[in-house]
Amino acid sequence: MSCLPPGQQLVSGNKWPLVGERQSGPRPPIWKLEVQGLVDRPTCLTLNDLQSLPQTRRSIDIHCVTRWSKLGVEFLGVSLRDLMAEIGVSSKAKYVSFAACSDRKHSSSLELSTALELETLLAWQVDGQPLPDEHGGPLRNIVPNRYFYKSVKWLCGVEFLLEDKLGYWEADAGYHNLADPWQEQRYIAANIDKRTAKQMLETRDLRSRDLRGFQGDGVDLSGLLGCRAILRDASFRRAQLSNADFSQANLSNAHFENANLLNASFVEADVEGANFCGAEMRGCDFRGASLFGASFVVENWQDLPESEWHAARVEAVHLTPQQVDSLTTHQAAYWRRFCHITEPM
Ligand SMILES: Nc1nc2c(c(=O)[nH]1)N[C@H]1C(S)=C(S)[C@@H](COP(=O)(O)O)O[C@H]1N2
Ligand SMILES: [Mo]
Repeated sequence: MSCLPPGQQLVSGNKWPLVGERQSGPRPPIWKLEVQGLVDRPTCLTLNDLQSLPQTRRSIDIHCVTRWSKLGVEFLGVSLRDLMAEIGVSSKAKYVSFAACSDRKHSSSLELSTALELETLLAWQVDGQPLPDEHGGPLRNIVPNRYFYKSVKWLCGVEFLLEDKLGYWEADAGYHNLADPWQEQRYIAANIDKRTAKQMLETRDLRSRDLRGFQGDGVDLSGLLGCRAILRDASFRRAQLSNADFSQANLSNAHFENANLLNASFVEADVEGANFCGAEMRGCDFRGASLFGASFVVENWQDLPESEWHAARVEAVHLTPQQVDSLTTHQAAYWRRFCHITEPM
């Protein structure tokens, strides 16, 4: 059985490449880990405090997004699970963010359930030695089975959150927020390189590109140029997309849950099967768009209290009666009740 995810190569010999920042920022005289957010009480832990918790030793395989892997590296530390048991974390916490004490305030985040499932570790030793400074000593988190950018060097903060807080690479540089090496979730879309990903986020220009599966959850993409882009199965949950231009784009089965789509254009776009639940959609223009199977509210909204509708705001959306007819009965009923449907022009 191969232990190398697709597109990865083994480093030669015992090498451990240095990637990203090469040293921590100015250090406090005593290293402290600040644990905050949805916790019983915010806490500062020293390395000694951490080392008095149950210790976990694990051999993990490092997979860097830049295509090198190093197998079987043994880390010693405390598991995130044991840290959480010590601190007491609210059941409302859905995300965890790890922050570095480094010049560029590096950080990365994970869904909390994923971080626990993967047995995330806060490590101070590697192969029996204290973690060297250049590799994140005295403390870094280690997330097995994710690209190594999820493993933050010089860890000094852990925050438990209700909403995701995108990390340094994930927010602006085009790195995929899920980072599963087995699915090659390297950059925001498959088959693009790092430079292209970063450039696309800087210019917010996706026009005519094939970007199926694009990962834009929570990203600020206001004013995005997406005319004719292929964005099938793309994910824009909670993204800022006001005034975005998706005219003639293919957005079938795309996710826009809780996105801000104020005044966005979907003119002649294919949004079949797309999910707009909870999105801000006032002023959106759907003229000529294909909406078959799209949803804007939970199917059984009529049986539920309004707080559970998870409804998009659809006042002043440009949509024809024919388009409404192409929706399911329950979706169509929602439009007829809450949107002033304009006659075809
Ligand atoms: N604080 C901090 N953590 C970081 C980075 C960084 O630049 N700063 N780079 C990330 C990336 S992209 C990778 S691949 C790994 C590299 O870790 P290494 O230098 O120990 O190999 O650290 C991750 N954690
Ligand atoms: Mo990386």
